[in-house]
Amino acid sequence: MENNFDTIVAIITPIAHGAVGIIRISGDKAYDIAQRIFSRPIKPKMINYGHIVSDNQKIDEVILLPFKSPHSYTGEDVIEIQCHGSYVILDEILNIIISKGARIAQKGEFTKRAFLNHRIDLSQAEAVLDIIESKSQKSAHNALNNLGGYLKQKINIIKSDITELYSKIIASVDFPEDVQEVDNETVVTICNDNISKIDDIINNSKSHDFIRDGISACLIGKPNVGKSSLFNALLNYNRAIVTDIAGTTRDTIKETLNIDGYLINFIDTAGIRNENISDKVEQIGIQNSISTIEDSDIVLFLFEKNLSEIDKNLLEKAKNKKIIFTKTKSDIYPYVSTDNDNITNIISVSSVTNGGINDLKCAILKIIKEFIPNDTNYTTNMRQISCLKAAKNYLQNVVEAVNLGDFCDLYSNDLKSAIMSLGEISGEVLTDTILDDIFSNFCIGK
Ligand SMILES: Nc1nc2c(ncn2[C@@H]2O[C@H](COP(=O)(O)OP(=O)(O)O)[C@@H](O)[C@H]2O)c(=O)[nH]1
Ligand SMILES: [Mg+2]
Repeated sequence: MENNFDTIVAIITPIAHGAVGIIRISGDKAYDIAQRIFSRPIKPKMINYGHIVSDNQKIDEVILLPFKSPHSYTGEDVIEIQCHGSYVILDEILNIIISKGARIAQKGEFTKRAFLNHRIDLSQAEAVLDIIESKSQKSAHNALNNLGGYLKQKINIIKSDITELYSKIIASVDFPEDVQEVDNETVVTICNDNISKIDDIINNSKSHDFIRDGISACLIGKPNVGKSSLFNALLNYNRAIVTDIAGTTRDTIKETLNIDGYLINFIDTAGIRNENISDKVEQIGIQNSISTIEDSDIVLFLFEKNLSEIDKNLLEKAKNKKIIFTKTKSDIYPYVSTDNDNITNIISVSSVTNGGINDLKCAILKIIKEFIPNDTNYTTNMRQISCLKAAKNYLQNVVEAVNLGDFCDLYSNDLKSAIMSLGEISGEVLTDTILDDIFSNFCIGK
């Protein structure tokens, strides 16, 4: 290996009682240390069965998996020991390994080494964290695609296009007799093409946020319309307090539901009334409801029979949102009235019989699919998006400079900066601070 690091060790399974717990050792001394504590000669590329032994005492019966550099998670020599999942045993074995010369791994250090040893690039390292943290199947699936290099390939296509342009321009400046100058039209076309590819990724990033963090859907409507009951029916358990006393829900309550692999953050709010409400806590709750509408992607607008004047005023506040009109208490008010002017697609629900709850979930899913269009088989994070925005800015500078008639030696630096910004995504160009920031978010053992 090109990098020469010390040997690190950590328990890589959660600290809890379970059938199996795994300890990973990585580094030059991994085999040597393992052999000194294992009861049998370690056979490479084999599943080894034996005991961990210290001072002639058996500590645990284990399975030991040896990986030879570079064919391991970190790219270094790696030993993984599957012990019984008792924290006492795991801790004892960990301490024995440390006493033989390994050091306890820092957060994310195994993945950091995989990156530093060129096993994966930075976008793939970030994907490892995304997989661990994913809260829905779709989110895990996208992160897995990134680990396989999905985002990396997209960025590489853009980067190699700009790099080729940059090289031709530099060559034509350095060797004017041998290399033909790149004409302005070609420069502008290549830059604009790549700006639009970058835009596609940036525009899709909102969808990636939706997939990773979920879409928020708030329940709005007058007191006693049945918001908390519907909230509970959607979640399928009694999360919010339900009474027939107006003003029962004073604070907003948030719970996440996974529907068909997508996360929806439902928010129950305090009912909104127009009268002079004397209770200060309830007043604050109502203010919170109004700002919840602003922060939500979808508004479930609840009414019992007809929309009142207050409801109509409130609708104003939600006019830029995706609204699902939800008629509540269909068990006692079964007919959809006709005087709900201009409102179509009303979904009738009952939190008592659960009638219509599935239709409501389907309507929410339909909107989610509008929010998450096109190519969303990968994910991006804020760091990657800010690198892409920087690259886009540099390319726009180039286009502007060409249109102003500047010479290529004036804009070639911007091209180079665009390449550098894209290089930051994969980690070719990076600082220790970026590295520390990324890997400090990992858990020990990853
Ligand atoms: N029959 C019937 N009663 C309901 C339904 N949903 C809510 N309620 C009743 O309406 C009252 C107010 O419900 P709640 O969910 O607290 O309304 P909120 O103030 O909008 O949160 C309670 O007495 C509920 O039992 C429903 O679908 N059918
Ligand atoms: Mg309520």
